[in-house]
Amino acid sequence: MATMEEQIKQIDEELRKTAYNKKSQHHIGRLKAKMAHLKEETERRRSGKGKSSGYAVKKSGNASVAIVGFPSVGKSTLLNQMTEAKSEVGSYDFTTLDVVPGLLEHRGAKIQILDLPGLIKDASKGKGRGREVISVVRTADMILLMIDVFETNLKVLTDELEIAGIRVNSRPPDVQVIKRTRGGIEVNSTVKLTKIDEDLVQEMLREFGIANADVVIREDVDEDRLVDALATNRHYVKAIVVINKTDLVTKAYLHEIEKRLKNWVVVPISAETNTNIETLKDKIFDTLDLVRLYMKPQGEEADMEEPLVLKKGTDVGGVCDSLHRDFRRKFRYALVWGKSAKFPGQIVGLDHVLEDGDIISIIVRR
Ligand SMILES: Nc1nc2c(ncn2[C@@H]2O[C@H](COP(=O)(O)OP(=O)(O)O)[C@@H](O)[C@H]2O)c(=O)[nH]1
Ligand SMILES: [Mg+2]
Repeated sequence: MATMEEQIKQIDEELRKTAYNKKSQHHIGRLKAKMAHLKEETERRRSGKGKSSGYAVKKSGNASVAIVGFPSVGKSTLLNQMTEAKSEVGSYDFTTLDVVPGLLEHRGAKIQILDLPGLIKDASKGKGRGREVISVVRTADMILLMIDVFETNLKVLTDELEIAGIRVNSRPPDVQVIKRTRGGIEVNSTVKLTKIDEDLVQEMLREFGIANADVVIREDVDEDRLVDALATNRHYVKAIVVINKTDLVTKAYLHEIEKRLKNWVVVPISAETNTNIETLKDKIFDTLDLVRLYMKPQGEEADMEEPLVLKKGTDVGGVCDSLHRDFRRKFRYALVWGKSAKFPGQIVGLDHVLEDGDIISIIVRR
């Protein structure tokens, strides 16, 4: 009996040499599901072995951003430029062997920036402490994909993240799988499925070790999206591209690179000469989708110095939860001033969604 690693390798090879067409589609779909299932199993065993050799990074601030890039693209220089941190900068590869955190304070938000050891090809298979680096990337709210003006191919980076289950700038598939103890697999879809049929959905679930389940599909998924829906170790995160060392090239050269990367949000910078760093900070803030809320104790002035920084879409209930664990239970009403209020001082309930810059008073029972 082949070990799980061997089985994964075999499937990988078979997938590589099998051409995708109508006839092979089911076969490929089943292999992909089987492989994802095996990978999840091996991961579980690996992490179950106790002693982890990963990095322990203490979270701080309102959100965190991981800088991901090849060695020597300027990650440490950028961290030092944006924060008070002092990460070692070197002209040779692999200067940074640890995770170095720094705190960026921008527009009232405290954002943790993580300088990571450079990612290299096959990092997802463990090369260059790749697994540990990727496990830190998974904890971040956002990724800066950092490249050098002379080395602008993103594919190796995004492939490594992809293999590690990190999905950049996409949403989780709208597929619900409710496991049952019997009754087989029941598939229902609210949209027309043009890429895979219901039989294949059933076959793939079985390869994934699921024999009984209700499946509701609400988007036109392909095999890969279905596998993502079945896997539990997928991570969805936003990313922007940072092109560094622009001080070394002409505007025209840079323009060509930007044209090629038109599907990404791109920020050209020079970390060394401190060029366009403020724009980058703004882009990070915007991408993180944060709101700043100013608390006003009843009968007093609002605190305009230290906003409460929360995820966009947070309602009054969410604000209560972030203040005190008793607040939701004791909540009576709230008063709101700002963009989300119909008029200044509007009385609102727990499900009122707040907007950036709002001022809020929360009135609780004593
Ligand atoms: N010309 C230029 N060199 C830079 C820039 N940013 C970093 N470097 C240099 O690139 C080398 C690698 O930088 P480092 O921050 O250690 O890269 P890391 O390995 O990604 O952390 C160092 O020699 C830096 O001085 C930049 O914007 N322009
Ligand atoms: Mg470094």
